[in-house]
Amino acid sequence: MPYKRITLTHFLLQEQRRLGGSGAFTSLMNDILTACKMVSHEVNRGALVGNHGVAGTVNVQDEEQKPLDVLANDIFLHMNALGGNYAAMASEELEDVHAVKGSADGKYLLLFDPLDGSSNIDVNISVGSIFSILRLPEGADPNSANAFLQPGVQQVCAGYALYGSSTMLVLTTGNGVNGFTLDRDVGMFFLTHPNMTIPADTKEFAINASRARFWEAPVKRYVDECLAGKEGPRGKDFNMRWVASMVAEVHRILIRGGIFMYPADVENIKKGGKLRLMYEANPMSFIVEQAGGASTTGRQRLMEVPPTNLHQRVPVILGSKNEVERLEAYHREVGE
Ligand code: AHM
Ligand code: MG
Repeated sequence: MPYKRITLTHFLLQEQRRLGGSGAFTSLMNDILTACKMVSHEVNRGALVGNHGVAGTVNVQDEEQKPLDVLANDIFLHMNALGGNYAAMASEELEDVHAVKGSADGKYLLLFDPLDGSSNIDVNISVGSIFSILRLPEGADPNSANAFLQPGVQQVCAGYALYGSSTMLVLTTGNGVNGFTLDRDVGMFFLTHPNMTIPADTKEFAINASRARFWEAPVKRYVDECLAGKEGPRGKDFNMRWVASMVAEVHRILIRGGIFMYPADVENIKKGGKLRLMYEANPMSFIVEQAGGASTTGRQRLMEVPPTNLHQRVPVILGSKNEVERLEAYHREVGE
């Protein structure tokens, strides 16, 4: 019965009772989900209110910003400052840490990518928001990037909102992964996907194949073996997908398995990789591991990578455990 579903707010209250928390966590999560509802609304209105096209500005990564990148960033900064739970925030769209005024008691740090995959906005393909929550270390200055430079294993919560054919919010607090769907008429997220798990095996891979000429040997070997299908060493046919929206790729993997790769290649390694460690790779890795999958750089468990910079880039290989481990083994074999 649809009306017997529980809301995300009730789910958070249950978690809070289980963990014996003070309520701060429920309150800060409520701010995030309000921000996601607002961004969802703006994504939906699209070209009707001038949300398509370019903003005419570039961000810290030297990428052209879309109006929705800027708007989603402003929404996240505003909504998440209201509750006074965060000591500071950091965003893909901002070079430096964003101080939260008047929240001397804030015990948490929020990192986010307000609109990931934004090259997809104008063509009406799914985009999403990604967030990661850390504790403010004892005695740390929240307005210094150093407070944020904690490895992914220290995240207390991570999640994403997917603005797809329906809007979903998927989240983990280190106790499994749960998915909630936005009922637009009611204005609330309802639990629709409890205990999401990633099958260990898969026949589906995702990689931007236009970069094949730059790939390292282990990645080339892995993809070649998938492409060889039934007649090749894997003895089975594989399917391929590439949405160019990491949120949509991770969501597909949570629903039906798969492996997603944005690995190091001879070109992108000059910058450390393509995807950003702190607000893309780490939160997605936390979710994937909590759903029984694996996440690696190819050479190291991703959530153990020591961060040195807020906007650090990192190679990412994540998804169905047996496939991720296979590709890790291919890296070890060539000693790379
Ligand atoms: P963005 O944060 O600028 O949107 O970039 C991240 C996105 C990911 O969502 C996606 O996996 C990747 O970039 C797509 O890259 P490519 O353009 O090489 O296909
Ligand atoms: Mg991004």
